[in-house]
Amino acid sequence: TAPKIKVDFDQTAGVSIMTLQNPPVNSLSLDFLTEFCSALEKLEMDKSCRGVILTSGQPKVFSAGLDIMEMYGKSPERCGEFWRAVQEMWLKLYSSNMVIIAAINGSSPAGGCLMSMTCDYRIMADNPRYSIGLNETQLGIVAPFWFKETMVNTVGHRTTEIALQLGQLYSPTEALDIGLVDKLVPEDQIIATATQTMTKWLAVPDHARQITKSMMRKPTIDKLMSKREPDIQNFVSFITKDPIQKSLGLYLAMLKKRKS
Ligand code: CO8
Repeated sequence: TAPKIKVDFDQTAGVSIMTLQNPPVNSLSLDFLTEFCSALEKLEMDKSCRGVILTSGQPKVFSAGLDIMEMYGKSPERCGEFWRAVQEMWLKLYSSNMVIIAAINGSSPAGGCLMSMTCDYRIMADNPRYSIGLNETQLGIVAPFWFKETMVNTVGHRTTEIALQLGQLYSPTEALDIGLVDKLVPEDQIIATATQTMTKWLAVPDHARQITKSMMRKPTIDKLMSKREPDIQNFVSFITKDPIQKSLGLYLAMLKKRKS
């Protein structure tokens, strides 16, 4: 099967571009997450790679978030395995020693927004058709505490309170206004802008920047690390409940219908 992640490493700059290519919408399936984590781990171990730019190889979508099919009609064991992989992706990204910049060249709901928020800096294409946010409540599900805390750490408590309850998806302009993204650029300039921004971040001595990053993020990371098992149990018992399965079923049907 074709690789779901493409890695282009620029040895001179010390920067890798990771392109997500899980058609059609880069949904985060168990296979995708496993491949993503192993690719990121490889770069993390490689001392010559100091920065990563995350972007999508699919048109119009950065990532559609967690693969709903992984949460619909699956056994508790399988749901648990999936959730552990979601935790692993978050932990690896949020605690990375590398500078990670998101080049958000399409819509980025739910898990896609989470992935973006783990990055150090977010650049989004200024296309008003794209949207970003944690829309979980709209699917009848609840964003876990570490999704919530990642958003609080990004845009603050009050904005998160509104965003999460409404399950709000923001246009690029709105996302810039609330600080959910840091910069908007025309889509064809997104990689060039990310590369320029990376140069600025990499000009800071690594050790000082890494310790600072860890100081900012450690409380949230430690919290999930110490609650991984109960968080998995919580997810499995929630997602396998009949009314939740029903909501997911309706949401999936809505997604398909919207298309025709
Ligand atoms: N998972 C699985 N399949 C998906 C997903 C997804 N997340 N998103 C889209 N698809 C499917 C569609 O159903 C469609 O399938 P088909 O071709 O068979 O009809 C195909 O992908 C293409 O989708 P679209 O036609 O909708 O493509 P567009 O380019 O028009 O739109 C969007 C792209 C904007 C990404 C749109 O597909 C969309 O809004 N998708 C849903 C996004 C979403 O709501 N994701 C939420 C996932 S939940 C999550 O990430 C966190 C859950 C936390 C769990 C906590 C529980 C305790």
